[in-house]
Amino acid sequence: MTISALQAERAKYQPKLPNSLKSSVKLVEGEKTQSVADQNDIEKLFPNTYGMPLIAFEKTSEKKQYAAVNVGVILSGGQAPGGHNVISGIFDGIKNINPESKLYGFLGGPGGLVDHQYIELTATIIDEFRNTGGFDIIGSGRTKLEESAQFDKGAEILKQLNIKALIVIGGDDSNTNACVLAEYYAAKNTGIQVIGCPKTIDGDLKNDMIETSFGFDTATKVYAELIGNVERDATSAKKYWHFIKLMGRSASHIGLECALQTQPNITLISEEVAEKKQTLGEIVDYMVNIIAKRAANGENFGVALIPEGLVEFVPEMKALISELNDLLAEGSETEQKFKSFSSKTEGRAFVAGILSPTSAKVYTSLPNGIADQLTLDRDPHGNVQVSLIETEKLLGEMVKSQLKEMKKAGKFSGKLGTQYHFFGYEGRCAAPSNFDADYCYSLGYNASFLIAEGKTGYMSSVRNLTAPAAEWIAGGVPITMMMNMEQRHGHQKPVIQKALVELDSAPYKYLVANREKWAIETSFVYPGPIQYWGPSEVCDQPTKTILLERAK
Ligand code: FBP
Repeated sequence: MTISALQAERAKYQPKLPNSLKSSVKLVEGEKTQSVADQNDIEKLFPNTYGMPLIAFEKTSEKKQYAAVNVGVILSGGQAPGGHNVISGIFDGIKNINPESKLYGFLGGPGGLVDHQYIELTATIIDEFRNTGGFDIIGSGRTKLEESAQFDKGAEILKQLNIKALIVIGGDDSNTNACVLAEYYAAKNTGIQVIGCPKTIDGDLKNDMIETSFGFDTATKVYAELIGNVERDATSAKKYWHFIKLMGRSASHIGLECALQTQPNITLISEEVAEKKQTLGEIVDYMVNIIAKRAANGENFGVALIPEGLVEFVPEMKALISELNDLLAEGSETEQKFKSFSSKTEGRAFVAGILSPTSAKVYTSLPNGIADQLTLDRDPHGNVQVSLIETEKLLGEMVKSQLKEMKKAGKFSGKLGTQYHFFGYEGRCAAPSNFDADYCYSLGYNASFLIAEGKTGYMSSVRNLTAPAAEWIAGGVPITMMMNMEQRHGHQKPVIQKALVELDSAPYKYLVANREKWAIETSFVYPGPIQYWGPSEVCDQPTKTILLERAK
């Protein structure tokens, strides 16, 4: 592999570990846990892994001997910067525990476990990937592990390779899978442990014990750099409004963090839209009002941030999408029928005919392109693929037509030039920031202690993240603690509760306190690219979100 000079230098970076993990650890058990909601249902579904205590690792001078262990690792779901460092952390961790330990990587996501596709991850392979972005070391995938047949196929290969523990690196859905798998293997007395690791650029896998998911830090820094560049272009040319859609399937954490870093004119927060029950029309009114005010000040340019998942939070759209999710659930009769139409027009007419009257009205009022995007295949977890819906264009076009009407009525004299962007894939495989490089390595290293201590059904947890890495607190959280029951594929299922943007949180309140000013007075901030070497205040700062959240 040819590598860049930057990558060669970066490979030498030794990620920082919490002091507690630097030598032997003492396992300290905390309180027994309960699931966040639906306790009775979750307890019934997870009799072997429910209610386990929180775990913290403390430093000890007592030398512990652990047997060699073979571990398997899976990268699951969307890429997030730092995945390779989790794997190098696991590798170094299990070798530290016992040099005879081995690490196997299952290829292409959870499917690799079921299909018995794997490689042994040797020191030579690991060294090539230290501190790099991407998931290409073993690849990722979105196969949902939910059938006993899949679990049994997995157990076959795990036994064959004498693998005692499996680490699933994934987001909320993948860690839900990990939890189900842990329970199944425990119930069957297979002796196979399953540990989860909190990954997702979306930032929506977090709670008191998981302060952030890895990848959020780097991805938002990459997007903030790009937004800053676009802002500078806007303020130089003074002729475009840039409508920027930002990844983050459901929650608006990415949009919020990027707004805090770059101070754009408009930041839509899906959770606020849902809370205020705003219609698409009201959102457009809000945007038009700002655009018109800026135009009146002679500023015919601006930047608007739009969260990827917005449409699912607009009540009328949410109802429509939820009806579509049930009607087009994989394998359903209506899905088969819909797929049998070769013409899009006929397909749309069929869908409009089976929707409730209210949803049919919303569906038929949408531009055809957007209506079609709403009926594309769901992901394997039954979610609509919001990254394929061009919300930025939908809003941009609606804003334009309203401004046209206002112009006719003499209420708008400016001009609206539009540029559309979608920043998502650009940030998911970036080389991890120092924060993510350290955090990910620590998560992996910590997971190796959870395994050595015989734990299953836990998520690797590293906390106190705004302090220097040496003071981070390492341990484990029972995954069942994060679960509740939700409607998926038309059925109630146990899933990890998504952490949405809370409207009483410090980061959101900071936005609200400043956004009126940012809307009218151009207050752009240009953060520039991620830096790996240099002053700590430039290189080692975590996100503004976590700094504000933890300043409480
Ligand atoms: P995860 O939840 O698996 O981390 O993935 C999140 C994400 O990056 C979303 O932001 C985005 O909506 C989605 O993946 C895109 O999925 P795909 O990679 O399959 O196009």
